[in-house]
Amino acid sequence: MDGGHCPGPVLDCVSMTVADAVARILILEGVDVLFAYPLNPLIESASKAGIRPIIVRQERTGLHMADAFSRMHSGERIGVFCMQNGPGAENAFGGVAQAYAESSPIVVLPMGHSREWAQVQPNFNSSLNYRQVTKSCEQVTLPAHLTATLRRAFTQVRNGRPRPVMVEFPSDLLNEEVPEPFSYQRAPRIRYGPDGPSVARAAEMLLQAERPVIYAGQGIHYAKAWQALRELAELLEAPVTTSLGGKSTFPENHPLSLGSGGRSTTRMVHEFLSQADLVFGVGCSFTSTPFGLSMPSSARILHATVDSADINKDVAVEHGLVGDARLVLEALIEEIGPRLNPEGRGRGEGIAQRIQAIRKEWMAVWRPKLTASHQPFTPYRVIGDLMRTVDVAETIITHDSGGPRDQLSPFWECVSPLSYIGWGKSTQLGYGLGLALGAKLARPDKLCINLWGDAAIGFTGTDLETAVREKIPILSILFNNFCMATELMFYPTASVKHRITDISGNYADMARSLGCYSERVEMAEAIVPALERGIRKTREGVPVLLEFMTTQETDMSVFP
Ligand SMILES: Cc1ncc(C[n+]2csc(CCOP(=O)(O)OP(=O)(O)O)c2C)c(N)n1
Ligand SMILES: [Mg+2]
Repeated sequence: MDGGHCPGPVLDCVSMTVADAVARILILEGVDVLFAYPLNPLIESASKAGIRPIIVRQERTGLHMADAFSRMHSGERIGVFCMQNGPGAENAFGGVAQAYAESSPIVVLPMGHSREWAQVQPNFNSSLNYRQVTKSCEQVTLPAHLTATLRRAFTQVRNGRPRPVMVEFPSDLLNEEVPEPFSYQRAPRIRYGPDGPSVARAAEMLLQAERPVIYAGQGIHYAKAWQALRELAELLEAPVTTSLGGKSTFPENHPLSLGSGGRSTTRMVHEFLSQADLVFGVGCSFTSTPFGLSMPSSARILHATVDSADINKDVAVEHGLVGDARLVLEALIEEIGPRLNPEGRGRGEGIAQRIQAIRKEWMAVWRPKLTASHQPFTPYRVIGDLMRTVDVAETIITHDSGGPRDQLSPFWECVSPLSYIGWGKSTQLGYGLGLALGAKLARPDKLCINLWGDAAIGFTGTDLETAVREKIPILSILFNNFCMATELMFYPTASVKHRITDISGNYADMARSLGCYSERVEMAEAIVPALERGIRKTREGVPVLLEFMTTQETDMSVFP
């Protein structure tokens, strides 16, 4: 059991309604903000109990905020979202499905239809329909079952593979009285690690390998294993790359960093991975995705994951370790450390030099794009200017689906943990805004940025008003190219004949009308001053949208 984790007091109260009891349990679970969309009596009960409800403009954004909130706390504090039956529950599907795909631990509390109607067509039943996108999904049918159901849900969400859990409350149940005595104890977080012989075998494989590459996933964030990852990499003198979700688990300015993976990646990742004789995936699922790296068929695969269901799933592994990434890494360090010469293996310097040499070649190709001043400018110029303008260590950034993801991830050099929210196991346009909002709530001291395209803002843009109303001062960076540029190659006929990839709008005007500070930027030399003004405004507590008028960029740092 997590030592620093207070089990919390036991509640023993006089009678209260189910809705009030849920609010009390949320408090015992450490919840102080409830992301929500009406109607749901939990919102009123939460507010009475001292929890801040945050009302969004559509369910998806509330779920995205809860998702980022959990990520930023490494799953120790959990983002919770509630909505109404019927339209609310139906409309929330995308947000839950995205959190499931990304393995984000959130608690979702839909109201359901009354028990009389819940099983009757065509009423939407969450406990039936959400089963494929949740780790556990239950409906409470009696007030007496409330505490056991929430105990199960919070235990599931805090342990093992992080993923959404759901508890549905029929509308008529929420106002019923909870029988006495009523007691609840905070769900524990239990860490588990691999057995000794599997650690010894893994250590042997790592020591034997001539050209190992460490591939770190977001399990490092959830286990807070950043330091252990670095120690093992330095001990082995092995280069490190990450998945998109794992970006910022390892400092990308470290001499052993290859940069992050994804559909677009760095030349260093490409070169080292294609020549690796062993890949050690840690805190990752090795899930096949168009937005992740493919593992070289010639390499032996060693896989450490918190979920045994990932072992041998998409990638055949030679050996697997199941457990919390920090426990795995610490066990490996303990096993490997004494077996190495204290002077080191003599590999690190050569590897670092090779990484630098390849980086130089790679950046010689890309630097012109990152600094280009032609008119209109490319999104890469904005990314280059943004990196030079912000304090990267004090920034949390996320991309969106479409061009921004693949334009940003190879070039944004993370230097501190949890400074990048990477995603791509599902790629719903409009996810990034809610992530930035949730991150800013969790980390008000950081500059929180979402970078998106003009198709993405079409999905969730009205939630800029949520940022204004709830005083969540993020910096939103929009690339407006009047186009779904990433779709162009699929529609050589339809994009010309019927202009199916053309879209339009003045999003700076839209954001201003919702109460944000905004600017539309058309000249390359105006980018940095606009960014500086925008950052200043966020410090004054005002959410900002900067709309950059860019080319229809389709070039990406991809390798065959
Ligand atoms: C909800 C959803 N529907 C469809 C897609 C498929 N899709 C991926 S990128 C994209 C267009 C993105 O356009 P924009 O945001 O303007 O970025 P750009 O391609 O111009 O860089 C589409 C339709 C998606 N990712 N999400
Ligand atoms: Mg676009």
